[in-house]
Amino acid sequence: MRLAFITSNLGKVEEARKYFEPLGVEVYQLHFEYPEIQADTLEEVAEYGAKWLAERIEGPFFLDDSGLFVEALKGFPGVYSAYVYKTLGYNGILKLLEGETNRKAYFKSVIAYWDGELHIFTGRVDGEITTEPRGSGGFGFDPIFKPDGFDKTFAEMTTEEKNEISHRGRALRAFAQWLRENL
Ligand code: ITT
Ligand code: NA
Repeated sequence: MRLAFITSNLGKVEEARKYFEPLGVEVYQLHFEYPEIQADTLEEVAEYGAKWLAERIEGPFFLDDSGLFVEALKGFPGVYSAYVYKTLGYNGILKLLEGETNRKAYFKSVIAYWDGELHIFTGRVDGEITTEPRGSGGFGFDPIFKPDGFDKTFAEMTTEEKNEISHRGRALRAFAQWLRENL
């Protein structure tokens, strides 16, 4: 089976591939810009995008909308994560947290799968924002995010290690499980 992953982010595709390859599902990147609405939740953004795409391309396909939620910043950047990453980068987050002792944060991923109907899978990982960037793997905010129970940031992990515990890995696992049961 081949599955289109609608995303501009190759890092996401690599994570999904490593996850689906063992299941014999080939994930390929389809770069098709879709509107990311301003909404309060990742679910709303993902759902709107998937329905918009469903009117324009042949399914099945899926997309992933993710965000980093920092407790001391009342959940910011959250649904604005892509914009904040593009404009301020992870250094912007470190700046905002200078002198802050509460470093708690979580990543959340929402996968929207369209096969004629919409299916939503989510995953979350809790951790903390480091005081300086570490590691060169992964993408996005990975160098400044250290998951709870580990001494490494996501950027210091292999894709397999990150997938094992990450927000996206968890959402992908739920998605893959569902596919196994419903194909
Ligand atoms: P799409 O084309 O799939 O939308 P994107 O990179 O714009 O790709 P999002 O809209 O989901 O992705 O934006 C979330 C932001 O959070 C973006 O800047 C990502 O780099 C970052 N991000 C998402 N998942 C991440 C992860 O697993 N590790 C680190 N940063 C992540
Ligand atoms: Na995006």
